[in-house]
Amino acid sequence: MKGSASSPDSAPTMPQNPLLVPELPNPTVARLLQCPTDELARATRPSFLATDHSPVQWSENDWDRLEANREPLFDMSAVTAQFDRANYLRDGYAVLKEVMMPKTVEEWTEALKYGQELNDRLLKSDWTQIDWHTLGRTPPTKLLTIEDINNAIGGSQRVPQSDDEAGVKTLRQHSVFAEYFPAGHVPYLMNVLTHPQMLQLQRVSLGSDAIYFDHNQLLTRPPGYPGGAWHSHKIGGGADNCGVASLSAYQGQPNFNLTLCYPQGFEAKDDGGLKIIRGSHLFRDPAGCWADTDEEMRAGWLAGRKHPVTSEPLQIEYISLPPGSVILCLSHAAHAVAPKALDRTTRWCSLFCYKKPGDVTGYAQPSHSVPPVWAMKAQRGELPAVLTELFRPSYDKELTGGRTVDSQA
Ligand SMILES: O=C(O)CCC(=O)C(=O)O
Ligand SMILES: [Fe+2]
Repeated sequence: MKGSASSPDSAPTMPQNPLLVPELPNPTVARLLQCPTDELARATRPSFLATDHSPVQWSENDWDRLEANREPLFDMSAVTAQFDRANYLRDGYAVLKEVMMPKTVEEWTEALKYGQELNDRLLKSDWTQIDWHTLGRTPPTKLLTIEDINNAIGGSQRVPQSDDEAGVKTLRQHSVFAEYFPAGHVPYLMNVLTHPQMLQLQRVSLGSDAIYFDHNQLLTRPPGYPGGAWHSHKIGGGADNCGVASLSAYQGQPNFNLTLCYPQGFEAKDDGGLKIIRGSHLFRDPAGCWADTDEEMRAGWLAGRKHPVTSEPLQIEYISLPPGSVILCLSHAAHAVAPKALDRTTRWCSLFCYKKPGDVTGYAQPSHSVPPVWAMKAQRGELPAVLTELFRPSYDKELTGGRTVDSQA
């Protein structure tokens, strides 16, 4: 989502990070940014979602309760035994098997089911009841089709959003859809986002004391999911599509750590599992490194390529994971998702992406998707200190060096 152009049927598009834009682009955005955050929070939780304890509406007492009731997420001795930072930097990913505490597995699974239920509730509701005005646009004139809705229920990343005609992009940016920034909907996931063990894991894996939050999603893959194509993600900061990096140059970049958490695990075949290519991140080639199928990947980008450090031929790895496992993946690493057979059960996953600043510039890349209400709360000092810091790249123009979107050089 870019710029401030008006589309014919809606209000002007909201910038990705409205608080980083040097001049307010138009009166609609200016009005949104003047709004009391409790009013905006209310607009992001229409009554049909029937949430009575959404983190976006938490009081100081609720935040205090979160701190007072924290329990360990991970068995840190199991994490330490499996995680080797040098290997992670060299290979672009690390698998941490069965590192969640038994209670974590249970509570995290329930949290993901509840998040999906909220997402489905929105899909099935009457969107004319949404307070579009407070969300910064005129009510949409187009509706999703029944087919679109049925196709999206029970899964993630399935709602059509090539434009904002039906209002989907607006509902995504403001995290009215629980699949985008689910930590703002589900108390347990807010616990995960801010948990000292999670933050420690990020500092260790990114090799940086300064870490920031970037984005958080539900990644639910139901039976019949057709699979996800090969891709990798840009990191911005001038570090994309610019040739192979040495390990030390790679470490210095403003790297992103995709933390994929699978409380119920998955099998290697037909189970919606993650596939990955060890060493592919060092090529820093999100523009060239993609393919629809494994066969195309092997015949195309992969053909003849070797790991720049180990000289092993690059190859596709089909991971299988027991319950309670986590995969850490650097953004440039090529990955894809296996299909999910009809006789399997839903694969549950939540993604928490954190990042570090670039070592040379000291700048952090702007947030990929911190909803405006959370950026505003952080800027206004309405959140606990830990979140105020984690969300800083959504509102601090100095830290982000004048950039306004995550992919900027
Ligand atoms: O579903 C998954 O396991 C990974 C999804 C993914 O690669 C993405 O959302 O970018
Ligand atoms: Fe991805």
